[in-house]
Amino acid sequence: MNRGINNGEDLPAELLTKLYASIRSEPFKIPEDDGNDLTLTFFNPDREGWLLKMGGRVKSWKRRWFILTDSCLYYFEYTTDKDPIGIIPLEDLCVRKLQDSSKPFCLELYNPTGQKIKACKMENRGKVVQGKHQSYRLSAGSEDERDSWMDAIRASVTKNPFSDLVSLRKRKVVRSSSSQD
Ligand code: 4IP
Repeated sequence: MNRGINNGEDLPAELLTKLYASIRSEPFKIPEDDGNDLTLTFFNPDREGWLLKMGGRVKSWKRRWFILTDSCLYYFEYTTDKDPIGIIPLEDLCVRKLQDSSKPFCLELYNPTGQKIKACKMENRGKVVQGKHQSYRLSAGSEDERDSWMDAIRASVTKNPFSDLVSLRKRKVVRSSSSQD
């Protein structure tokens, strides 16, 4: 099939052999749409850009590519990555400016109830685990960028209509169990 396709000549045998071996090990196929391809999710985000993010338990700063869309913040190692390292749903979260002695233009994403933030992240072997952040500390490249991120995040935060009820219930349960002690 490939005879004479190189300006009338054949392609080098070595190249054809490699091509053959590569197709044998991973056949060409049109990707199936199983509804799991996130490419479309990130097609027209509300905002995207580089931010520094501080780790949850280990307090080191990492430069990550953030995409804000569908009321979630997704972060990646590279702009071209298909799968995010982490996903932070913005439900019931708040955002505020923060002074940090190690980085300028910081903002903090926090849960006003004081509870840990519900988020998930991908571990090395593709295993999805819960995030361990009490809050997410992020640092932008400039004051303007920080303010734009804060505005965009605020506009994306959603409110769960039952969250007040649930935290009231939780507080009652805690109170009644501590009064029984
Ligand atoms: C890591 O620090 C990275 O900052 C991780 O960020 C962070 O996970 C880890 O937090 C933190 O321990 P080291 O690489 O210096 O060990 P990333 O996943 O962006 O690489 P988060 O949850 O921020 O993604 P913990 O909470 O998993 O320790």
